[in-house]
Amino acid sequence: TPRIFSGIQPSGNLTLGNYLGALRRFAQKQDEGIETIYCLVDLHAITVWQDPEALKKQTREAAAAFIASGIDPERSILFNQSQVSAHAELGWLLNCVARMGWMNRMTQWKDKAGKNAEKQSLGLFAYPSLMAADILVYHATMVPVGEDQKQHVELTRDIAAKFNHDYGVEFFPAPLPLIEGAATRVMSLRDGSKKMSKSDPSDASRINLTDDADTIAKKFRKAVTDPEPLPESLEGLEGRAEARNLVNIYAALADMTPAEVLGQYGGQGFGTFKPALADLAVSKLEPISTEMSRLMNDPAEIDRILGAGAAKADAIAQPILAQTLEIMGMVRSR
Ligand code: AQP
Repeated sequence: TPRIFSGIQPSGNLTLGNYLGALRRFAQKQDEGIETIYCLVDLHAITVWQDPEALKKQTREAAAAFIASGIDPERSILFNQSQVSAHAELGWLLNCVARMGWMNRMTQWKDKAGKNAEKQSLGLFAYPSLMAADILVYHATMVPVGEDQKQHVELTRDIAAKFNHDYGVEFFPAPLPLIEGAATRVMSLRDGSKKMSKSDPSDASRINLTDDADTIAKKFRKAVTDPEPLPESLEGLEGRAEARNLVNIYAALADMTPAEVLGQYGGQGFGTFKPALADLAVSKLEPISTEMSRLMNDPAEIDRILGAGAAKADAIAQPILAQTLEIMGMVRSR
């Protein structure tokens, strides 16, 4: 039976990239009636240092963003990772299955560690192995992610296959990445070659879900672009990463294809297109940020929702963890 798992790090303000690449599609999958498990991966967030008070706030805020984006805690399981200990436990077991060389090849590791690998936490290096545990501890079959996470889901398949092979079992199913739509990789508004990221030092590089209408309009107005008008067809976007990014964002927000957007705006300059894009983004994001601030007025209720979700997640994960330990030869006597 299909089961979806996906997660987001509560490592800062969620962005338009997280919304289009992840949150919005999480809600669609839930509405398709598939079993959906969504996790705020706080254990992943601390692979780079987080201020403890800020981490709590960010976790609650991310939970509010999920709910405001249409994730219903009655129909989806919504919780934070550290409340279900099976993630960390299976993470360790998979650390002993995964190979150093596999981690070394991860582009996110290379991007984040840069030339400073020696100074990074061991956790940042092992991140994809914990992510594999997040997915496999539920025997999840599908993982909706943005394009940037595809390699990690493929690695999860490799880890599952190696476990099954090493222990001579057919235990872990190989999950499929689900990457769909026009905005599976939303780029920075300051640099069309970098993805929009909540940890980018430049706030102008991203739209935060909590930005107000004026801020959204200003960020799009100042977005880096070339001076040419928009082309009439998709081929005209070749070599124009920034223009392509804004067209893709418009298409995703308007539920159009990029070709349809060019059909409407081809030949027009950014002086016309950027304000139209800003209006569209405000109309889609304002209800979400309003609902987020309403939810944030009652943090105890958010904590209650996360606790209830964790209990449901734990009930699925514990038996799978127990079987894994059994397969690996751990004495289980209590
Ligand atoms: N720019 C993006 N375009 C489309 N999808 C994106 N996602 C992230 N950025 C974009 C998707 O959001 C989900 C959660 O990602 P994450 O928070 O776990 O970590 P990340 O991918 O590393 O995202 P950030 O925003 O760049 O976080 P930081 O800066 O903390 O590392 C994933 O499904 C991801 O694909």
